[in-house]
Amino acid sequence: MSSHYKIAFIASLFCCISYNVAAQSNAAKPKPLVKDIYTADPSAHVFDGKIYIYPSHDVESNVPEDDEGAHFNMRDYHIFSMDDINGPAKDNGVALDVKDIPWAGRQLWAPDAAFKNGTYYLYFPVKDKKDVFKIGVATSKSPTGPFKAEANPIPGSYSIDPAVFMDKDGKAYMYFGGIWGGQLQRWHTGNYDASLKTDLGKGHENEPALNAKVARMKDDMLVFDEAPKDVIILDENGKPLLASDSNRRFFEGAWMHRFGDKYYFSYSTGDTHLLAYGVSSSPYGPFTYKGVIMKPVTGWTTHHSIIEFKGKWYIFYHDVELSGKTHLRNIKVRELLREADGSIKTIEP
Ligand code: FUB
Repeated sequence: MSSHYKIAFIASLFCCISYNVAAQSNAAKPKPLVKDIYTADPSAHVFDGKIYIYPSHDVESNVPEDDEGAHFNMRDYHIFSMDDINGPAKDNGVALDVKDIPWAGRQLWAPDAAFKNGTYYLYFPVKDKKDVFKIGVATSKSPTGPFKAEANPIPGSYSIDPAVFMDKDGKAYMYFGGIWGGQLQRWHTGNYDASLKTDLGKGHENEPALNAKVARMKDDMLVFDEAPKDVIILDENGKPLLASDSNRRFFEGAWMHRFGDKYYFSYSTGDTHLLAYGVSSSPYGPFTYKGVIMKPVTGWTTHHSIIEFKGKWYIFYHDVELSGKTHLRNIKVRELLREADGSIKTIEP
């Protein structure tokens, strides 16, 4: 493990030990939903009254760890289905393999899914043959696949962690992006610049943070209907969060849900290991930062999704309870609770 990942991981373990002590009075501790393979980055959806989980499938491939996350060297996706929130999570087998994606090189990272016009769409980030992350789409008539990948990445897509939100009016939006190993910073000027390894680097700390991106999807759900726009997050004074504000700024793992007439944009703060959120009256934002959804879990990465099922809200997330290793994660679920004003109660995992 590289030195700054190592320091952050040890810090997150200490955080988790103290949080776990504080949380001992909490209700039943969530258990890994899947134990026979490693799973992460769970994007959950309710299709036809049933829960479907679209996670990454972590594997040990013995690729040495580096700052760009080369050890997250995943090669396929399995999709899980649950009739009820208390499980079990049924493994529906391999839904898409990297060898069946014509343009893919390596590293199948966090996917998401959507349903429209009788078709299920699986969205996935993977490095192309030049080692540049792009976002692809694959289709199936079944929520569990198998999925068939399109011949090329979505034109105009880049970076990682697609999350597709279907609004009540039937319009769909893709949120995406991730800094550091997710390469978002490399597209800052509009042209790909491989020299930017983590963020914009020294001298940019007091500039606005890099933003996630959002683009409305065309009706066919295969391409963007517009050029991606910035997902701006404002502080309590209406100013964009700064790059140096690592406890609040966007890092990766975007998710969108709607509660009443408000749009909740949630995300991981990466190196500070928090799940945070902001609220807006538009799916495009700007979003006003509201707080922390979940404090650090065991492991380096933190990644989630939020769904409503049978009148209650749930958060799906991962930690490393089963393996103790950053790149071999396991998915979990727990209830998401709100205050009367719709704000989300912080979870101490
Ligand atoms: O699983 C690989 C990457 O780790 C995801 O794309 C990120 O969100 C982080 O969870």
